[in-house]
Amino acid sequence: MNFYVLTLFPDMIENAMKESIFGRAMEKKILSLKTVNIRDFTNDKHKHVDDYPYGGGAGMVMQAEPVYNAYQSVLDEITDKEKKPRVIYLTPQGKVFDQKMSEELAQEENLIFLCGHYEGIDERVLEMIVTDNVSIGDYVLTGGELPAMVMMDSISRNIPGVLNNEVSAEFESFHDNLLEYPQYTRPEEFMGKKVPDVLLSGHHANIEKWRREQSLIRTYERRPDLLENAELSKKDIAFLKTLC
Ligand code: 4GX
Repeated sequence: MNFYVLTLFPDMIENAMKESIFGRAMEKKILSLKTVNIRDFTNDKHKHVDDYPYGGGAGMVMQAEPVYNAYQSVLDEITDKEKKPRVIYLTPQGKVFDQKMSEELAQEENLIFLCGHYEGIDERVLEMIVTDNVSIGDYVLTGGELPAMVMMDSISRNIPGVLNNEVSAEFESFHDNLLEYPQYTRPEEFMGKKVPDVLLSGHHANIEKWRREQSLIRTYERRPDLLENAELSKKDIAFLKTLC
């Protein structure tokens, strides 16, 4: 999979994404990341990429031309010109990103992220190039870079080979709309607090039962809204009833 990011702050993206799991996946050539500096595509003699809003009002608006030219430079580079890549615009006005969307986007060959700043981008170029308006949540940020990175991080871990553990992505939080059970590692006792006995018992059936119950307790206490869409067995439902 190839990620492209159209941004005024390419270093911010590159420096963050070269670290950790995403960085290793790039080294392994499982995925690639190319940032495109929108400022490189302005024809303005002072390299301006923004201007005052028509109709007045506070702040500045990113101009259409450099954004369009930056986008076109990515299209020119993509060999498979039959299929136009999806272009994701990060905006609080978008559909809220979740695990399902992450898994769907992980199926794409190429993804282009468009990061706005100031008061946003001239609507005309958005109408021409954007296929998906996406928000990472109901709060206001200063730009689209962090949301783009959040999305790439999440999408990458759905791509085969990115995680060390082949099966782990499948079993994690949100896969079946239940939160993860708690984890423990050595030592057995830390500041007087012991690891739950069942985890030291070696009794795999009991461990599975305990973990399932912990997941149910956590979801009930912390994210009860998720339970509506969880796949619950008769046993799960009976256990949940003991919590009310
Ligand atoms: N999830 N932002 C985009 C620029 C902007 C301003 C006005 C459209 C209209 C955000 C979020 C987010 C801040 C990114 C404003 N775009 N993006 N930026 N939450 O808050 O995705």
